[in-house]
Amino acid sequence: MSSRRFLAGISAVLFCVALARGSEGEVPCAALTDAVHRLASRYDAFAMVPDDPQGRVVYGTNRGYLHLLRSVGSRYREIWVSPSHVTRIQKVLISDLQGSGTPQVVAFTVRGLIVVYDLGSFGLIWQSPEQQFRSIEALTVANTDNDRQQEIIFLSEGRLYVYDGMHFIEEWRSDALYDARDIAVGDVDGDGEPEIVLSSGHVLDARYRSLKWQNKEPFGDHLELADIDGDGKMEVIASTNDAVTIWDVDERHEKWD
Ligand SMILES: [Ca+2]
Ligand SMILES: [Ca+2]
Ligand SMILES: [Ca+2]
Repeated sequence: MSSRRFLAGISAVLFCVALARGSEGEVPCAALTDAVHRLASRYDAFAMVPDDPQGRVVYGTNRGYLHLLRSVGSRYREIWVSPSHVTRIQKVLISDLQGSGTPQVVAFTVRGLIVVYDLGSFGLIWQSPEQQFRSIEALTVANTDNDRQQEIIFLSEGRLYVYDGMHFIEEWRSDALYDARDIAVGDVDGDGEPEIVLSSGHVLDARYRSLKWQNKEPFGDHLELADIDGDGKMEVIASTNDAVTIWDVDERHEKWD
C-alpha cells in the first residue's frame, strides 16, 4: 500500500478530528467513520471490532505494538497498548473466537509470531511458541467444524495449519505445500459446508481438508468471498496488482468472462 494513500487516510481522520474539536458537543462525524472503514479495508494491520457500540479499532505498528482505540464522541482515544512483539505486525484480525461475547485480537508478526489478546481484560491468551513459525503468509479465522469455537487457519512456509481457537492446539497440518498469499473460508460450492480457499487456486473441504478443486491458475494475490450473483453460493473475488477477477467455483470458471 502506498504511503500516499496511507497519508490520505490519516489526513481524513485528522481533518475530521479537527472539525469535531471545533464544534460544540460530540457531533457524530461520518467522515471519520468512513475513513476508519477505509483504513480497515486497505490495511491488513488495522481492524475494527465488529458491530461494536464502542467503535473500537486495533492497529499494529512497525515496532510490534498493538494499539486499541475507542471512539469517544467524534474522535478516537487510545485505551490500551500491548507490549512490543519486537518485529512488525503484519496483520490484525478481531473475532469472538470462543463465542463468549468478548472479542479477541489475533495478530501475527513478520517473524511468524502469532498472538491472541482478550479485548475485555487485555490479557495475552495465547502466543505461538518462539521459533515455531518463521513466517506466516496468510491467516484467517472461521468455524470449520462442529465445535462452537472458531478455528485459526494459516499458512506458514507453504504449509496449511488449523488451530483450535479455544485451546490453541494444532488440529491439523497439510502434507502438501501451497504457494498462496491469502486464505478465505466460505461455502463457495453451495453444499452448505464451508471450504478453505487459497489464493493459489486450491479449494479444500474445510472440515475434512480434502482437495475439492484446483483451478488451472492461481485465483490472484488477495481474496474475498461474496455471493454477488445471488445464487446462494459465494464467488471468489481475487485481485492481483489491483485488477480483479471473479471466479465461480461451483461452475469452475471465471465469471462474466
Ligand atoms: Ca469450530
Ligand atoms: Ca461448500
Ligand atoms: Ca453466487
